[in-house]
Amino acid sequence: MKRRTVLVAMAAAPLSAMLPLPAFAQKPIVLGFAQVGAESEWRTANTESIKSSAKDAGIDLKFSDAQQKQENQIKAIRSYIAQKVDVIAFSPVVETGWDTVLVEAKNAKIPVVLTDRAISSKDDTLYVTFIGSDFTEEGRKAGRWLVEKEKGNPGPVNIVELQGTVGSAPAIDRKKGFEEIIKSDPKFKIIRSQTGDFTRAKGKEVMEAFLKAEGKKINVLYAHNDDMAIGAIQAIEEAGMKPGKDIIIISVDGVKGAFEAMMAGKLNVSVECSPLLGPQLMSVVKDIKAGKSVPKRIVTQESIFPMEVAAKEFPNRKY
Ligand code: GZL
Repeated sequence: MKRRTVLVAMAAAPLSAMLPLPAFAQKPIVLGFAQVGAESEWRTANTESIKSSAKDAGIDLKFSDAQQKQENQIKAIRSYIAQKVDVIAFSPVVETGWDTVLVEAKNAKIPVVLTDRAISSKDDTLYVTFIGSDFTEEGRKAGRWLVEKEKGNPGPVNIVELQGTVGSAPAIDRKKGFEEIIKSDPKFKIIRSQTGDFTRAKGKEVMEAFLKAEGKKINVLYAHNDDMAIGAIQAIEEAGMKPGKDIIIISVDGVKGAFEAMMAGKLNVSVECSPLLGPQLMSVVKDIKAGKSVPKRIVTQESIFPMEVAAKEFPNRKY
C-alpha cells in the first residue's frame, strides 16, 4: 500500500515541481525601456535595434517614447517600477535630474542600465552599467579631421556650430572634444554656436539665422548630428551657396542620409556613432538576471567616414 501512495503522490505532483524548468518554459525577463524620442535617423535606428534584439533574445520589452521630454521619461520609469519589471533601461535625454527616480528604482530592487547617453550623478550605485559611445572622442575625431583638412590654410577658419539637445551628454561632450583639438591653433574660431536640438527642422532654422548674420564669413559648419547637418545643407543651398565646397560640413552619427549627402558632395565627413546597441543591451540584461557581474562602462567601437570613402562604405551600412 505504502509504495502505491508514493507512486500516486508522484503522479499527482506536476512534473515541473520536480525538475528545473527548461529555458523555453522559464518566465521571460521583462525589460522596461524609456526611449528619448524619435528626433533623428539615429534614434529611429536605435529603437529598431532595441526592439528587434529584445524579440531575438526572448525578452518581454515594454517600450515608451518620451518625445525628448525628461518628465515623460521619469513617468515611464515610475510606471515600470509600479509594474515590477525585472530590469529598467533608458537613454537619459539630459545628464541631470535623475537621482530621485533612480533611488525609487533602487529601493524597489530593480536594476537600471543606461544606454547611449550618460547621467551626471554623485551616486554611481544608481545604475549597473552604461553602454554607449565616447562622445568626447567623437568631438576630438571631428576636430582632428578639420585640423588636417586646413593644414596649409593660414586662416582665419570661421566655424559655426549646431549643438545637440541642451544639457545632453552628446552635446556637452562633442563640443568639449572638438574645442580641445582646435584650440591648438588660433586660426580656428567658433563665431556662432546654438542648439538645433538634434533635428533637421531646427538645424535648418538655426543655419538660416547663422547665414543671415555671418553669410560668406562662414568657412565651416560643425553639426553634432547628421540630421541637423542635413537641415543646414538645405539652408545653405537656399542661400545660393554650395554645401561641402563654399562651407565645409562636419557631422556625427554616420546615418544613411549622411552617406547620401557625402556621395552628392554636400557633406565632407561624418564621425560614426553607432545606434546598434540592442544586442549588447539584451546580453547585459540577461547577465544581470543571471547574477553575473557586468563592467560599469561598455564603450562602443566607432570609426570616421570622409566623403571620399562614402560610396565604397555605403553598401555595408546597417543604419
Ligand atoms: C548619440 C545620440 C544622439 C545622436 C543624435 O548617442 O544620443 O541623439 O547623435 C540623436 O542623432 O538624436
